[in-house]
Amino acid sequence: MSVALNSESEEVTIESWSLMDTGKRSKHESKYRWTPQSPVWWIGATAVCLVILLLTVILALVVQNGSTVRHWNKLQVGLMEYQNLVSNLTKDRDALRDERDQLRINSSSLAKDIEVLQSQYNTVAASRDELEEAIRQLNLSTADKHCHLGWVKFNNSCYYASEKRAKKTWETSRQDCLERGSDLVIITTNAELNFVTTLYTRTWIGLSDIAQEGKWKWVDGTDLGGGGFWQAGEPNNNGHEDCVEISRSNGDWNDVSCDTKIPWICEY
Ligand SMILES: [Ca+2]
Ligand SMILES: [Ca+2]
Repeated sequence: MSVALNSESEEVTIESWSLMDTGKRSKHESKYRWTPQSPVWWIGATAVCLVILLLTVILALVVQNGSTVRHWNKLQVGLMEYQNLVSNLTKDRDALRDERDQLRINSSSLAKDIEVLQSQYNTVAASRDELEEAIRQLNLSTADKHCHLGWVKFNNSCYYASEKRAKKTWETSRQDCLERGSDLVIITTNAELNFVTTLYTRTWIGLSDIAQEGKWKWVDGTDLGGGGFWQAGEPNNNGHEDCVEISRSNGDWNDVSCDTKIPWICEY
């Protein structure tokens, strides 16, 4: 067994050590004494420095680790806050989606309401237009008329009495009125009847049942209805009487043959 002790590469064995003299041993031992001149001292000092350095590094790492832990904790807190924020934003988003869906439903309902209202408005507008037209026609009909020369005005209508000696059948009398831009007189009130009888005591009026026996119609196509100013016992269709005259006797109506020739009164 041998040990290499120094740079001089002087190999000392156990056997050689025991044979070595005291001076030489002392020389060798001086190499291993704990003094700055000893290599062992340097090795130990280096080891101590390394240990200190290692401890310093470990301490630095511990300190750094503490800082890292605090940083990690902060990151954890930040992450939790972020997760809370995401959770709240998700809830808000869901709430907004619900609100949006509800608004869509409300919008659809409102659209239907608007459609119904539009339809009602159109109906009302159409009624309004009809009323306006009726008012316009009424205004036209009640506007003050200026009668032609030779015509007599009564209650905003104009009347023409045939010449004194002229006499015609009901049809030719009516033809004369039409040629004058009018028609045989239509009597709707007792006042009008009284006025007409001041023009003639016997005259054709624009009433007949030519189209259908017993169904009295005015020349404008309207039905007489249940009214009329008939003489007692008339109309009697005595021997086929389809046209109406104002009777000379009392100014009321009587049905006579349309071929009878008498004066006539036109109205427009
Ligand atoms: Ca008749
Ligand atoms: Ca009669």
